[in-house]
Formats: sequence, structure tokens, C-alpha cells
Amino acid sequence: MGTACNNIMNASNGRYILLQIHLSDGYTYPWGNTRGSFYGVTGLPTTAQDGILRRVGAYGAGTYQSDYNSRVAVTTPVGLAINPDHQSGGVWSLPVTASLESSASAARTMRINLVQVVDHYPTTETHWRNCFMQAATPQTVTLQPGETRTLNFSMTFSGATWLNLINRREIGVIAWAQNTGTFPSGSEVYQAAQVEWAQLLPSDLNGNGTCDLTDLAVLLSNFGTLSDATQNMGDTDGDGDVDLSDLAALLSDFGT
Ligand SMILES: [Ca+2]
Ligand SMILES: [Ca+2]
Repeated sequence: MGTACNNIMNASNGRYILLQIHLSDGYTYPWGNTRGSFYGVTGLPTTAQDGILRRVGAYGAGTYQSDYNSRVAVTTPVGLAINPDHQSGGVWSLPVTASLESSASAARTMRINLVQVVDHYPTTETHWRNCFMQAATPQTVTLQPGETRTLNFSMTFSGATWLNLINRREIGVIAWAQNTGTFPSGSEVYQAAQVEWAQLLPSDLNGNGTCDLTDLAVLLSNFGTLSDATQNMGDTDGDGDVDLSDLAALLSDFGT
């Protein structure tokens, strides 16, 4: 990595999301090595923007920015969204909704990947984002033009992936829809989506990584708000009010 890469990572625009994978160091995971082989990584750093535009070795910021600009300008008929649903403790249901616009010229087969990431990891790297921690088993789906499908994923954050309380707000989940072939002719990424901690645990009203008495007090102080309520006021379900539904959701997360 380096400043050039980090500039691009921070430029993520909601559908163009960069994922950091460690190879050949103490933060390497088997899944990362598999991805390294997939992209034919022969030197570090390597970038593969949109899954197809590879740069092996360090380049100047302008090169990465140019790659980014060229790929972010490509339109896509594929839509993707993650809809997190906290179960208990470190367990999340993470259904992914994939869609293909009705204007698409043909059906499209894609592999849906879902991974957990953390920011600022290793913790000495205060500016790094989206470091890979674990991957769900990918699912392949074929969508017809106009079709929307929801694929069920789940993930458990534990051990190194859960870290300690103060770092839980650094946790994020990224999904992407990718062509099912080999690099580079069949590996284009069609779409990506990311959820951050505020979406993973809306009951953590103050964003300190846990749901406790402080969050409950905030919700109760805003209880009865009928409109224009926000997540940090206690509107955990995003419908604009702070009511019994929000209280019940917070209480079910209490102690997380
Ligand atoms: Ca909290
Ligand atoms: Ca509400």
C-alpha cells in the first residue's frame, strides 16, 4: 500500500469499494492467498481495479487515480445491497439483494462474494481501510433482465475478526458481484456494496462499538419522537420515529 493507494481507497464512492488483502506477512489468510493466485500477483503491492485492471508494483498516485477514473466511469446494469440483521452476540445475518436492470441486453451470471473487513488494521496503520478478515462461501446467481434475487449469507465475528470493544466500530462488510471466469477477461466486477458499523449494529447509538446503558439512556431521552429521528437518537429501524420497536431492538442487542 502507500499514500497513492490510500487516496483511492478513501475515494470509494459507495459502489466502487477497495478491499485490502495482505500477502506474505503476518496478516495473510488462506482466502487472500487464493485471491492473490486468481489475480496472478507476482509482486507487491498489486492492485486489480474492477477486478480486471491490474498493476503489479508501486506506481505514482496519478496512475491509480487514472485507473480509478476509467473504471468508475463504466456504467453497470447490476444493483447490489447488503441488508444486515443482527442475530445475537457476534452473529449477523447478511442477506444480499442482487438485481439486473430491465434494460440489460441479456441475462447475466455472477458470483456474489461477501467479506468482513476492518479499518485501521493492523492497528499501527492509522490510515488503512477495509483490511480483509474473513470471507463467506460465494454464491453464483443468474439474473434475467428485470430480476431481483436475495441470497442469504451469515457471518460470525469472533477472535481476531471481532477484536476488542473499542475497535468494533471499525468493522465493515463488503459484497461484490463478479463475472465467473478467469482473470482478466472473465473477472470484471459488476457492482459492489458496503455496510459499516452503524448499519451492522444500529443499537450502538453513540458508535463506541457496544450497546449498553449509555445507548439506552439516549433512546429513552428521545422516546416518543414521532418524526425526523436519526439513528444516533434511537431510531434503530430507520422509520423516523423512536418508539417501542426501536426500544425492543436495542434491548435485544443490549450487552453486545
Ligand atoms: Ca454504544
Ligand atoms: Ca423507529
